[in-house]
Amino acid sequence: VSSIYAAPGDKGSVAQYRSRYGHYIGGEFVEPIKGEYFEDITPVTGKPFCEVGRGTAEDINRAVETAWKAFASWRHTSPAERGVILNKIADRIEQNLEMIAVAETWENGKPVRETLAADIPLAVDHFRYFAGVLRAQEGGISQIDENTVAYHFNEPLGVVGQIIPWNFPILMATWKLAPALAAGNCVVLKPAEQTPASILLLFDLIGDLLPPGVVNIVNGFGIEAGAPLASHKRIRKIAFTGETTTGRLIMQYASQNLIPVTLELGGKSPNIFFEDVAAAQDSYYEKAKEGFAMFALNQGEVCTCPSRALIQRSIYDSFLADGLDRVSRIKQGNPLDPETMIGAQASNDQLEKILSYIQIGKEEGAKVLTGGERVDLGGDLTDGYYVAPTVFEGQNSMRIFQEEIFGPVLSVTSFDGYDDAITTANDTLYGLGAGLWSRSADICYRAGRAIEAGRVWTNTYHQYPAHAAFGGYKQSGIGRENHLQMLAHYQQTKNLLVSYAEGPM
Ligand code: TXE
Repeated sequence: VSSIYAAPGDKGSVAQYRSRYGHYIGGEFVEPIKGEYFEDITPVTGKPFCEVGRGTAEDINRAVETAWKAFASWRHTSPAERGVILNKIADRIEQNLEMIAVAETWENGKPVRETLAADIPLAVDHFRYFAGVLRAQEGGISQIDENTVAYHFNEPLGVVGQIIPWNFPILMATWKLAPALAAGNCVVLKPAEQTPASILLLFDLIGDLLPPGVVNIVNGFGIEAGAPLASHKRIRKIAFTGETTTGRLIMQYASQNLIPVTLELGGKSPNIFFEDVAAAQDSYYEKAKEGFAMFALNQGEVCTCPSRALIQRSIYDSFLADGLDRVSRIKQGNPLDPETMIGAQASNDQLEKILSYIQIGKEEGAKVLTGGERVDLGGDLTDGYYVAPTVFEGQNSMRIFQEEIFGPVLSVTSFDGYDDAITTANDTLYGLGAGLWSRSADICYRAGRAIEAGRVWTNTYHQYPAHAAFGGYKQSGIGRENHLQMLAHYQQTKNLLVSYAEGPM
């Protein structure tokens, strides 16, 4: 029998939220200038659990000014000093891992099994990676002629803006904060309005490790707080993760001030199963079935969700049957139960969006093979946002194959051979992730190179190590996250061109 974690706020819970959070500016929590707050709702029960400051342009101004003041000294810290701080942040998170994991589950609805084993450990590792890799970054020297040298230095940009989504609140904050801080910038971050509190709880815990003003958090809604941040005259870069249509707006705002933009947007990732997958009923075959079921990870609220399964026709019926059997073993339940594999969708809006796409799929003539409805878990959870893992069979031209649903909904179709697989895989506006399953190294290499996606998992899926570059082709985004190359997105190149000749010039 599993032990279920007590809900934050209840007696015995390892995680306790404040009942009210303002913005985090200059190293402390401050009231929003207009004095307004909004409710943060837990998707586990559908009930509010705390209030959060409703930020406006005035709060963004205050945060940006504070960040510039902090930058005056932060910019002069050495890579080693910043590395020490990032490592301390990692240690503090690790020491409080269980508490933060439970808090994140309560905020987002994802199972504590995931937050304990993935979200929070990955956040820890991310800070450690950038603490270390920062010191391996080098500038360069070009010898122009015998007496003339061009030095290249990496310099921070200054104050940068970051706008993040609700599907991995703490991990997405970490993906953006760690490289920005490592590179020597100060930050104004806006969490998603659906999930601000776990990030604020985190800063309650780690805030003292950074000089005041180096990281500032302004909460609020997209138009009220996000747009003033992305269009602020004094930020030097904006990084965004969210919907593709919002990404277009972010670029427009940034164009007013001609600042660089990195965007991590939507996806409709193909997961391709070639016929040799079924050559033997061995442990590799088990792994491939696991890969098929990956669409339900994080309730499908992952930009790289493998939401289209393409199965070679010769194994279509048998592999699909085995894949559906694997899906039937995904345990849905209370996210605070460590045995639960699929929890609640992050918000009521997202729940409704997913249900409307399930309806669209049915109306388009796709066949529901499993799921296809909201789930009532009863008791306190009856108003939580639960959707059954859903598998549709249909055609790649259908809307459920082309549009991002961002839920535990898989659309399955067949293909005839290698060329058909690649054409179908690439027939979408997106290009973020893809999965390839084959025992042939040749097929894996050729298909991996032919697929238009920034990350192609081969014989695996949903791994996110800090040292592998992640980002989109086509309308899935601009720029990369993770990996050493991420530092360059937060730096300017300073070139000193120096003559050591005595003259004449
Ligand atoms: O996204 P938004 P939403 C996709 C997914 C989901 C859909 C809608 O398909 O169903 O987007 O989610 C801020 N100026 N993804 O509506 O609006 C907003 O406050 C500045 C994919 O939540 O893009 C939040 O902090 N900021 C995705 C952030 O943008 C604005 C993750 C994301 O919200 C703004 C999330 C504006 N005008 C959703 N409007 C992924 N790629 O992982 C909104 N925001």
